[in-house]
Amino acid sequence: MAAAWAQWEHVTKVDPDKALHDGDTYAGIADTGTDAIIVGGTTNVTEARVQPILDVLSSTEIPIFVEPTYRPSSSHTEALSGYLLPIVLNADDPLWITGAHHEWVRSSDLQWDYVHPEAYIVLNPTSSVAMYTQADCDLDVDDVVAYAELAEQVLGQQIVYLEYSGMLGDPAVVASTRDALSSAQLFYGGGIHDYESAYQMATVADTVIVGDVLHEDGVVTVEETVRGVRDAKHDS
Ligand code: 1GP
Repeated sequence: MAAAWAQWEHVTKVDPDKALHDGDTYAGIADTGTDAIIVGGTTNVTEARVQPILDVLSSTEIPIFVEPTYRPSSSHTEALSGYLLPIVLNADDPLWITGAHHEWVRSSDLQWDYVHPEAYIVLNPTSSVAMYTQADCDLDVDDVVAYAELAEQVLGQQIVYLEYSGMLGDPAVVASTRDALSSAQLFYGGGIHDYESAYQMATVADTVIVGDVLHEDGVVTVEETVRGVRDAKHDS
């Protein structure tokens, strides 16, 4: 069976620690045409904040995944398609490589079919995810490519996630990373804010993820990024 994310071209990440744009609703995110919703963030992703969002999204058709930074009291809810578990390859703090994960596994009653790892490479040193994980972002393209190969060929990861959260990344680095992967899927996230940036990154990544634009500019602009991604995939 194909992986759940095999067909994802555009994903919207909802940060439970941030408000939606004025007038937007969680249910409205699915209407943008985005392929999936990931609920996740660096701070305050607690079950108390996530569960109401899942409840509101329960009637939507698209897959909903959570990047957990809390221990779920139930391992699966109706609205939830599964968990995407970030492993930050370039974290200096091992808490973000296996530490928190070990605790999560130890203390949760997990259904493994619903848990999928993501191999993150964090590349914006000023982002909160870089600061929390103490990520070494001083990487050249060869370093990034080597992390991607390590992820796929050594660690068996099916998702490699270039995380530029808050800034638009270097398309050449993204393109080289995808070239280095054989079957793993390349997620790109960071700084997508309009049609053009979405189009550009969709030409070099398999899956484009938007985050802040949802909270700052709203679903209308998310929809614009969906169009950018669709056009790029159509033209390539
Ligand atoms: C964050 O990769 C996502 O985890 C998206 O980044 O918030 O910069 O869009 P932005």
